Amino acid sequence: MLFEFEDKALDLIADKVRAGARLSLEDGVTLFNSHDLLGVGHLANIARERINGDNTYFIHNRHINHTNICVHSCRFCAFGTKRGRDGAYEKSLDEIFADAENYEGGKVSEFHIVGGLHPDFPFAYYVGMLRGLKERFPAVHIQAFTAVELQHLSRVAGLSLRDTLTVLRDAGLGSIPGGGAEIFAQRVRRKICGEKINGEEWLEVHETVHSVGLKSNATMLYGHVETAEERADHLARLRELQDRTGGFVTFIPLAFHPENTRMDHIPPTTGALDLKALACSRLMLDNFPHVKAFWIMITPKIAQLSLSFGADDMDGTVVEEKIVHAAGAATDQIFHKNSIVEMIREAGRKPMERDTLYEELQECGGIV
Ligand code: V47
Repeated sequence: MLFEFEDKALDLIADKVRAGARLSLEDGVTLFNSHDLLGVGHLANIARERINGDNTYFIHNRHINHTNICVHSCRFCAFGTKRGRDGAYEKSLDEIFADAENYEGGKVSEFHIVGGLHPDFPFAYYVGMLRGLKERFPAVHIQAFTAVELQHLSRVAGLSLRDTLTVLRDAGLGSIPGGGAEIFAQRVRRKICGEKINGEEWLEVHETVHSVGLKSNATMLYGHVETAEERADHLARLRELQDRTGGFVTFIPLAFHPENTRMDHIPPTTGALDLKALACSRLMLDNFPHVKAFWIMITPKIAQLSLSFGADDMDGTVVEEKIVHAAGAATDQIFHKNSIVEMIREAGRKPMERDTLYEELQECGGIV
């Protein structure tokens, strides 16, 4: 028996989803505006199972945030600060290597490195960070530096972006995280992060990343001043670039956390919006292999539910995430492998431990 949609506007979209046809920008807007959460989720689940079956991925990783000092002052960010202010920090390379040792770096498969745009760190700092981590932990994949950081590093290095990427890649950079995308529409960027690279520049950086043979992720920060149209436009622009390069691996919708930001008048996202953002992303991004529920932002409970709303990835055993916790995330900073595996299994899915690029996969049988 066919699913009965409460929102009849979903009937036409359902025909396309069942036929595996591409959704239009207008379909994306309809999905984001729909109050039929179960209907949207049902459709996303069809797409999820077509692409990934029951497989649900996670990784044993560690986040490293080397500094919170940043030349920008994005209104949505509670992490970035200026030198000399309370809580400002900058880690020396030795501190970073010691942190990595403490994280039992040899046992994790990924370091995820994101930081502020530091006004004075020389290019040698970043190259030294990658080389030093690679020397100490040759088997650990380094996913580092958002598009915004990469553009900053190219300026600091005095090199073209392509040459900057080549140097970083030769020093050990393995892939690029998806941060800094926020919402591409200029209207929104002017309101929340006017100083930062614009949407076109973010997309150009990732196009160059893909052209030097590196893979990357993409994100969308939702739940602030953006409209349904601007969300759908963001996803359509990512899909268009992916058609041309095929270099994106995973998409991660990031729920806005208002606490301690200059946008703290905006309420936190609801569970319904978190699920809908994941579901709409899965439906619109038909050429992205994976959609990740970042449990740090949406709680492990919503992340577990999202496995029936389009998500096929639960991120990992992050330790010491600072960016969302600065903005009030109440989640723990560590999620043990046993708990992730149990939650995935309880949701009726198949837990698969992965590496960053989903190449080394290990099915998790009983309790691990
Ligand atoms: O670019 C900043 C976001 C991003 C807030 O690639 C905020 O697998 C919510 O990029 N509320 C950095 N979000 C984190 C990031 C990321 C995280 C997890 C996985 C991956 C991946 C990438 O965090 C920033 C910004 O978009 N952010 N402040 C805030 N108050």
